[in-house]
Amino acid sequence: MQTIKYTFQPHGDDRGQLIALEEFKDIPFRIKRVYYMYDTIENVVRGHHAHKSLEQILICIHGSCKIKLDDGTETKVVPLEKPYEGLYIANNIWREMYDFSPDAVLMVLASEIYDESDYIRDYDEFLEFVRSGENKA
Ligand code: T46
Repeated sequence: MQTIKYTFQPHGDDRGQLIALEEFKDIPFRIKRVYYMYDTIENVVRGHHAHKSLEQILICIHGSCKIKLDDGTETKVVPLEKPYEGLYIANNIWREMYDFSPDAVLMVLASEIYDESDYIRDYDEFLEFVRSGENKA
C-alpha cells in the first residue's frame, strides 16, 4: 500500500512558524470540512471504520499519535508527530488512530461534509466492499 505523507512548507521567521494550506495547491481536494480531536484519553483507539468516498488529510498539529491504515490486503502504521506533516487517506481505507500523547491535537481536512452513510463501520463489510469491486462502480 502506498502512503502519501505531505511535508508542508513553513513560513518561518524570527517570530516562529506559520503553515498555510490551500485547497488544490497544498491539499489535493476541495476542503469542505475541518475537524480536530484533543484531550484523547490514554490508550483509546479511535476510528475503526473506512469511507466509501471521503478523502482526508490528517495533521497532528500538536503532540503525536499513530495511524494504522488497512486496504484489505495490507496494513501500515504511520506516526504523525510534526505539525508540518500531513497524511493523505483515500477512500476505501480502514483507519485506526491510537497512541495519542496527552497533548495531541489531531486535525483533519476532509473533502466532504459529514455524512454517516459514507462510513463503513463493520470490518467484514469493509473487506467485502473492497474485494467485491463495489467501490469501483
Ligand atoms: C475519520 C477519522 C480520522 C460530527 O458530528 N461531525 C463530524 O464531522 C465528525 C468527524 C464527527 N461527528 C460526530 C459523530 C460522533 O458522534 O462526532 C462524534 C465522533 O465521531 P467518530 O466516532 O466518527 O470519530 P472518530 O475519531 O472515530 O473518526 C473521525 C471521523 O469520523 C472519520 O471520518 O476518518 O476521524
